[in-house]
Amino acid sequence: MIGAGALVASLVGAGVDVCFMNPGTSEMHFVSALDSVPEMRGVLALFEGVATGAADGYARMTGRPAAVLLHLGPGLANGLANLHNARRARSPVVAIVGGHATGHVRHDAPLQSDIEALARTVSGWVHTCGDTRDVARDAMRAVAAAARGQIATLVLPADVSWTDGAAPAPPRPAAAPEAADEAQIAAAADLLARAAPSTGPSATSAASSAGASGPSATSAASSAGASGSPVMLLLGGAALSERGLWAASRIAAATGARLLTETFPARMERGAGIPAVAGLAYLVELADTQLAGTEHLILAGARAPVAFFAYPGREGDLVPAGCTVSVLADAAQDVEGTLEELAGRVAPRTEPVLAEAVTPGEPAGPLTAASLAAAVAASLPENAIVVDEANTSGYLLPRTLATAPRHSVLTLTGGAIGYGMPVATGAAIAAPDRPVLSLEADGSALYTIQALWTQAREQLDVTTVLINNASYAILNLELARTNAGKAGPRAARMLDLSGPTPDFTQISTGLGVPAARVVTAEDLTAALRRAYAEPGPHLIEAIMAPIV
Ligand SMILES: Cc1ncc(C[n+]2csc(CCOP(=O)(O)OP(=O)(O)O)c2C)c(N)n1
Repeated sequence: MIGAGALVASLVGAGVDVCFMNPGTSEMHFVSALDSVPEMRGVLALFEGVATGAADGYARMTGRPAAVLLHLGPGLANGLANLHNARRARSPVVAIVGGHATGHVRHDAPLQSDIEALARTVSGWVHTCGDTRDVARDAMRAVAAAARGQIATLVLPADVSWTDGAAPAPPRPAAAPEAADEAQIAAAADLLARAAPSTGPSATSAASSAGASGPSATSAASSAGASGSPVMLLLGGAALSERGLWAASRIAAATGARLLTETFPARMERGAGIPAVAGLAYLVELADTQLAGTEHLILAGARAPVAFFAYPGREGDLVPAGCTVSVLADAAQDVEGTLEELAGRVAPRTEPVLAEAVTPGEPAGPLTAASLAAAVAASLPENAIVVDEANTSGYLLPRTLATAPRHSVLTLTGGAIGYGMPVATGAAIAAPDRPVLSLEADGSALYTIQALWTQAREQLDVTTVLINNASYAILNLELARTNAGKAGPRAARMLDLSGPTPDFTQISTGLGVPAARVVTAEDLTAALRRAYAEPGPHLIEAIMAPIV
């Protein structure tokens, strides 16, 4: 067996049976192996950032790695921004980067570059395979490394791929997550004993009132916890699963502690029947208000809060002065199990507070942030996957969708825009029985819009709402917030997408995805319902004015 055949067969044996790719000459034997190992599904992307983002979306939905096949250093470099987002999401990804044949390196041919150096910027594990006989075992090491929530990059020289003498390797046993730490749980339980706010629910009343009646349902606003407790639980990563949110909600209901989620979750369950927890705001001014009064911050799968950017004269650390920070469970630990263990101690008879379903009215009139969110909520099917890269136009989505039919929401973990359409593509391949809604701002869309072609080719059930505000709106806000001054005409041109305004309806149809343009909320709602009802991808270009 040649190296490429053993590699692909071993990946499939380890459950890695989807490979997003944009191959070149050095990867031809891998490509050819797709016919000898038909269990591997190859998915072609027309730009590497689409392939890497799709692998991220796939991992977020399955918890398992996809492979991504890239062409030498330049192919990897094109995929780095979305590998960066995947790293921040702690997504397992196996990146296989073809390299020149070992004997060809000395010629310094045009595509020669330092692949490992590029890979190290995003990878927790990097290895260049040196021998065909090792390739399958190296691949299994890569899969095991990726399973720890990181990017594992295997550089595969072309001759290692094409030489005979390889054999498939068995998968390595999966490692269990680190168990809950007793000292951390006990410390959190101690802090939570001080959580009762002077005006909020007391531990006994919450426990006794909820105990007999099962989970109670409430509106999103009240379950977000507006009490004045000095103790706050900041949730991130696995704490945002249904299990994690249930346990956290029980803890909050029993003790009075406040709950908040990290700003940009990799994946969070949301909607009716799920505890509604507000997210830490992106704007530091709002984040300050949310965190004010916190004396003890307990982290569950989240990192201590910091400002997204530095601003002149502002502190980047968002932890209020004098507030203690303790870790209940970090991302490498069993966050859900730890929260459940803690809930068992401090909230043994308390049920979670679940968001109740609210059927919103049918919005009408011009599209605004409010009517956009209402149209999405009014039409959202049960069990959808919502990929949110709506940016400024989407700021009301979290609140509005907290009472919509339950769904999973994926967000921009690493701040590198252009993640949404690729992640939606990978999520649709990971969960073919779930509708995918991709909410995409125009500026971000244009980094990786080729994802539409892959959605068309694979006939994925992705509905894209492309919000065309003809602006890098957020940067107009940031110009003021960084004290860079008011934009003059030359600066304003750098933040404006008009002249010409891209025509996304044409771009989409050109890439094989049927498209419609809407300017009102009622038309958006109707177009969304039509798109969900019909299989395959659709794009709705929503024209709306920038909110800033
Ligand atoms: C890879 C990358 N390049 C550039 C930026 C800087 N950036 C942040 S937001 C933004 C514009 C966003 O515009 P759009 O997606 O249309 O959303 P809007 O602000 O209009 O809501 C840019 C260029 C970034 N975050 N990531």
